[in-house]
Amino acid sequence: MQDEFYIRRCIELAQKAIGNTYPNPLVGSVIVHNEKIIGEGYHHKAGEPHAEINAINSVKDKSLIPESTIYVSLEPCAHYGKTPPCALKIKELGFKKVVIGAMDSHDKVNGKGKKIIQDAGIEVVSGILENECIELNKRFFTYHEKKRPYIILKWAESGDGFLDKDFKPTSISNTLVNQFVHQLRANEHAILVGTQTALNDNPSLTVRNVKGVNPVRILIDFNLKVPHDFSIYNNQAKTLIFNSIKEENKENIHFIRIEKENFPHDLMSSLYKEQIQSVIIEGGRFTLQQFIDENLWDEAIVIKNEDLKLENGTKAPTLSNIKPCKTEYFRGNTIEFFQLKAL
Ligand code: AOF
Ligand code: ZN
Repeated sequence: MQDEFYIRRCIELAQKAIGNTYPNPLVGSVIVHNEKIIGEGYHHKAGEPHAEINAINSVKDKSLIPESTIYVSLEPCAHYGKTPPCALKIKELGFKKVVIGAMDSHDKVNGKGKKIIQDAGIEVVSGILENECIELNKRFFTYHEKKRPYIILKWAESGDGFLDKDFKPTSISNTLVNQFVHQLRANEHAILVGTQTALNDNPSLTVRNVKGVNPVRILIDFNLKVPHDFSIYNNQAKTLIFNSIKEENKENIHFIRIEKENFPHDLMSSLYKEQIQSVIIEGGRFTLQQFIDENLWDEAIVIKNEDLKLENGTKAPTLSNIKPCKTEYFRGNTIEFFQLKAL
């Protein structure tokens, strides 16, 4: 129980850096001596010290360290990256015990950090609040373990299950929900739409309603049908245009070749190479369906305006046999969250 309490504190600390650590994970660390916290830290930003080092530096009386336990939400690293290995620092300072939340699936760590510490004769416990620690870095873990970004499907549908009225662009959710959608976008690394959505809605795919960084925009446009004066070409964010023609890159706009065969798997491999850790698929129907058919997604967010009946138009996708894991209500709008499977 004590271990869970301190790992929970590590998670809380780690969350202070949400949105700032990419490509690194969120990590928190706590140092405990005689049931008293004597040091705390978290990883603020890639290139800066890791959580354990910040926690160690915050300890006033360093002579207590050999009698202390260090808690960390992620396995201490074993490699020289932008910073030296935390596992070596823990060994050098001779902590009494190390408690780890989740192991680090990054190729360069993956058990090696834990081994360095154990080989030094230090007691190690791992897997404390493991699910919560994995959830905290679900994008990072999916990226490293599955060699593809974490995939979130998102759409809005009417009470009677349509995406539009009579196949023409139709506003479905209210303004309050639009803010929620912009927040969702700001939380993810990239946002993707297909040709039809770009042509029909001319979206700019930015996060103008909330504070945050614009995600990388991804357009699937095999035959480059979307005109260059459409909003997605407006240079306001890094944009990847996947197509089978390939044009010259222009500033923020990058053209990447892709073939229709083996789509969307090849696309995901390509996004892995581009180091995209998460992507939100915003439509349309055809694009969403391709991911659903291949079971190639992690999470789905469906906004439903129960009061709106459209009677005719594009039918919303269905996630057969999968029940929502969470439902929220928002002034006439229901937001359902689905998960394909746990990591
Ligand atoms: C830790 N504690 O707080 C973090 C870890 O380039 P570097 O040196 O910053 O190393 C980045 C890798 O280190 C990252 O991919 C992940 O495996 C691990 N992150 N490890 O012990 C931390 N942020
Ligand atoms: Zn480290």
